[in-house]
Amino acid sequence: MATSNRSRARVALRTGVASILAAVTVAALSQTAAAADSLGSAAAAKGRYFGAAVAANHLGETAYASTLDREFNQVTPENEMKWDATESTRGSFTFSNADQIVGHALGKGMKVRGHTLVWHSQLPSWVSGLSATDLRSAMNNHITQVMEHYKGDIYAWDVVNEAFQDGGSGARRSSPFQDKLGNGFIEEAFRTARSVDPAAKLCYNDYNTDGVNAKSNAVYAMVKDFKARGVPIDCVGFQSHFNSASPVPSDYQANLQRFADLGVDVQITELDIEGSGTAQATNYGNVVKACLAVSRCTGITVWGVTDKYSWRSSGTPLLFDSNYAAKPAYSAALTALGGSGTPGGGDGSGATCSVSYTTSEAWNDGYNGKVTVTAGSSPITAWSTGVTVPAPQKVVTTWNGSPSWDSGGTVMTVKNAAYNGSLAPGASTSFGFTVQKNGNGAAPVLGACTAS
Ligand code: 9MR
Repeated sequence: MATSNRSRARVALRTGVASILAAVTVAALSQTAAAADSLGSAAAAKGRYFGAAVAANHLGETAYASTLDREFNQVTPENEMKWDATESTRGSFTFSNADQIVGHALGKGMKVRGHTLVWHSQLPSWVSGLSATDLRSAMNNHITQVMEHYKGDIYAWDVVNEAFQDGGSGARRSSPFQDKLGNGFIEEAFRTARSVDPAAKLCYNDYNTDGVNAKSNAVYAMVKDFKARGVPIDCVGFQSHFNSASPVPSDYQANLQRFADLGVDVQITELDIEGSGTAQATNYGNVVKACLAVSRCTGITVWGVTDKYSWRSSGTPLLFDSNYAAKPAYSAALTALGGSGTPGGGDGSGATCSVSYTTSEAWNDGYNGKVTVTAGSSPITAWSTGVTVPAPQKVVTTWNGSPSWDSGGTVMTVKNAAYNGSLAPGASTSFGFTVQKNGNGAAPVLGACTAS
């Protein structure tokens, strides 16, 4: 079973690579501005990664994928690896959605964090109905099957998630695992995980543990005990979901440091900070600086690419707004990482744009494509984007845009025409083109949109 599952993952990976190669070619053509600058590359220059939680069902959205691919070098599947997604029926495993994310990420050289193996939430009801003996074997089998499927593909696993209670008790949270197997379930999960994939880092992940408090003290005591007794644990994830009721703690860095001093890596795993403007930007900058100040803080993951799809969208907690325009929080995070503070090393005007594609008409051997260009949250005066049509298709004409070509006629960079470069914030224009299919009906791939 493990072997056939793995080969399915590889197929997904290869498929991902083909489409990604096309996108990379276009991005290289369209981003003629300064040296590439992104959260991922700036973090890499500091020996760290900068990632995002990703949902498989958004990967087909051009602006989502191009923002992800341009900015991030690590992904965490937001829901696709959870127990209810991978083993909703006992013994029957489903990996297709998670495979899509893993294939996309590995094809772009991004790291993947596995999230999560043992958690009280998003747990199918069959699990809570089991006897202790049966639950133990179901837990170990779940860890084994999921980790086997992704063996070699995952840099770190959230082996156990959110096992401690909120508040001042420092107690374990009630869950089928805790209630039936007792405190030892966490240790058992980590030991099983190590035996399945000795190369993967094994992490404990939780929220409201970001500062020094009763809950983080309890996690700290557990990690200290694990290290003392040789229970395999490599890292601790600090989710870092912040808002006005749960602000960035003043002892955030000190708390990360005390865990690191136990001999584990620490990571910021689900960062989002509700708010807007300068206040939000300052918080993001401070979180990034705290991680950089702790040598064992090896990476930061924000919990989503765009506010549009955030689990708490109304709090606009992420780095890109609903139009994929970089927010002040983005600039603050990038600047704190030592980057330029503007997406793609842009011109500093804050001008951004996004693109989306539709086929407006199609016939036997041809189609008309339409690309809508939308300005981000600042006004723009010029835009440019890439379009790659899959060979042997050929673009025969374009309108409402000014194209330049590669020698094969399959990759073009389209800049605005004289009359449609200026767009108010959030406003859109479009350009079109006619393509000869030459036997290939596949849709074109858009590159990133750049604006000034
Ligand atoms: O972002 C996830 C959201 O789409 C799900 O509906 C939710 C269900 O529990 O889980 C969210 O992700 C959670 C993560 O897996 C663990 N830490 C808290 C995250 C936000 O709720």
